[in-house]
Amino acid sequence: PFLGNVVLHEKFITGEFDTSFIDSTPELFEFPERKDRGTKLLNYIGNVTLNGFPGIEKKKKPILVQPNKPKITLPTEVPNGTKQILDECGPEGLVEWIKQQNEVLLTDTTFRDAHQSLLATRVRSQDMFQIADYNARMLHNFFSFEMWGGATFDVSYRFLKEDPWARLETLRKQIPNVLFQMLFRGANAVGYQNYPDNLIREFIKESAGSGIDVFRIFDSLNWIKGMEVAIDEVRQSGKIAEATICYTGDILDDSRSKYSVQYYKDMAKALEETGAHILAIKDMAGLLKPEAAYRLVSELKEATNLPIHLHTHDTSGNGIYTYARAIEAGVDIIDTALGSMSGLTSQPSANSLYYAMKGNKRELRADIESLEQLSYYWDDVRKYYNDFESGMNSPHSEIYVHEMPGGQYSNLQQQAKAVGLGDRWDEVKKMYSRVNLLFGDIVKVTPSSKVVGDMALFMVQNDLNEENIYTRGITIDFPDSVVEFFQGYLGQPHGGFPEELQKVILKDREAITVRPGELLEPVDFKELEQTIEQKFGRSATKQDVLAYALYPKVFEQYVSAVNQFGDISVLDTPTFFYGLKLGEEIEVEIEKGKTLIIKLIEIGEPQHDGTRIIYFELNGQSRELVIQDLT
Ligand code: 3PY
Ligand code: ZN
Repeated sequence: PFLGNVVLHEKFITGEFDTSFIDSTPELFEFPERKDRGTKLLNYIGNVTLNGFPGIEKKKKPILVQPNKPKITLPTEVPNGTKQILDECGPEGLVEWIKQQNEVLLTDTTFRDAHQSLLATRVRSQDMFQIADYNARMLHNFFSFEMWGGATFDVSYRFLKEDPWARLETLRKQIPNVLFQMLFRGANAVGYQNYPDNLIREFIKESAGSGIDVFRIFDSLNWIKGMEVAIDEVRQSGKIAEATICYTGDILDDSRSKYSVQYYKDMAKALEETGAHILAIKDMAGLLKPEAAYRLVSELKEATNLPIHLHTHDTSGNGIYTYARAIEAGVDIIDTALGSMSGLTSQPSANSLYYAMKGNKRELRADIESLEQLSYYWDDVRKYYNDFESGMNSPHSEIYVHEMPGGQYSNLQQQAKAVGLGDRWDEVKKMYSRVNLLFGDIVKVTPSSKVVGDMALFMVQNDLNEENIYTRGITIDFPDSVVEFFQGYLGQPHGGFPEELQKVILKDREAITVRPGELLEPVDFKELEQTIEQKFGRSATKQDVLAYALYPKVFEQYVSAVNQFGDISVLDTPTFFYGLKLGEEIEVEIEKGKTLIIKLIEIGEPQHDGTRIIYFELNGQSRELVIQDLT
């Protein structure tokens, strides 16, 4: 690439230019911006080299291998898949097609729930972009890829400092053939609180336009009203509304009659009436035992005319058995992850299930060699994220007691450590199940699961038990999330709130019983756009406005990181987390066909103002940066 200024351009030096020179040589105008981008990247690399990355233990950059990509020559043609069926036949046509399939269909969760549940949601877009072309060709007969939504949206801005919309749009280009699926928390969108209806609608419209086909819509209390707006908007966008039952309790246990088969059947029928194209059973904690799966799927198949999509977590180690029984009962689609990203708090392994189903009349529609090769890639990539592993290394049958969702386990553990309860983790888990009963046995999934977690931490920390919550509660300031939950701001739980407890927690605050969206002021998108432009000095896209409306603080911090460091999503993951070693050289493709070569030469001694000079080479030219040493 040309990096000099006009007088250094070879056409200028050789006198080979005429009046069209400026017009025909656009790269002349790229110089300042590229230089700026280079400096910003050096600034990031200098900072992370010196000060480390939050959540990553500061240590010498480990020797990490280049991930093994599948050893195949990629065919240029991408085979057609389910995306073409949706685009050509519409949602109803796709639903008919699902019903005609004999084999069980697969959703791969590696890009979303698998890493949300194993690696604290930290997997970066880069690591997906590197393998997505292979996915399109090697997993072309999958039903869908769950690759967006849930916690990935805010974590992307919050911790990875990358734009989740760019992830979606780039992957869409790379994978034009398989349906893209996202997890959508109903009235909570991809956040932790109810939002105004017009924000829910605009978010869905924009996501559909940017590449999402299947919206798995759930409500954290299984409250149908909390899903209605989203289901309606997805239908209007011409996409698939996969309305969801969150599974809790145990239908095999008569002493837990609150969540009986009848409860789930009634809910399924209500969702069918509300406009669901597909019914999802979301077993977010992995509580659905094999016989319960057989029974539930059989009964829901009878109760509705909808295809059924089952999601579970393998925390107990019983996931494959649960799927096998669900498949026998006629489940249409199941969620799995690639071998090396599966198991424990993640989904069951597609690779293992492939073998488990061999010889069965509904065996998987997958190529095992492809599953294995893609699994090798993720085996290598997973090592990058070692510091975010939960430390769980064997199946946990106690999940059936504490009922904590797969994606919450490692998070709550981190929260417990942060408030000094790291060595009382066992107590926190036990308290989690006690709080659930105290609250009247509620559905626990984001964000209701967070309320239970916050309360459990609060009670352990303050040595409280069920009894003194009632006797001393009137003098206690409960966590905000708990108060808001009892005010009805997350919606209404099945069977209502325990009244006496509600009084103790709310004191003189009012509770609502209507849908929070009915009371929330609509978002003024025009005004937000102007606010962003004034506040951050950059023009705002619709996507920026939506992100800002959902989480103003997080978005603000993201913009300030981008102003300081530029687009750091282009860095490879080891450099992103650890920076560079002395003498190490990397190539960074800042955009297609434009590569920077960066080498770390020397780290200077600390100066009295607490800074150090870091010496780099950028495309062979010496560069020095002053970086604050915060260690
Ligand atoms: C989410 O809402 O992020 C979940 O994964 C819930 O299970
Ligand atoms: Zn899940």
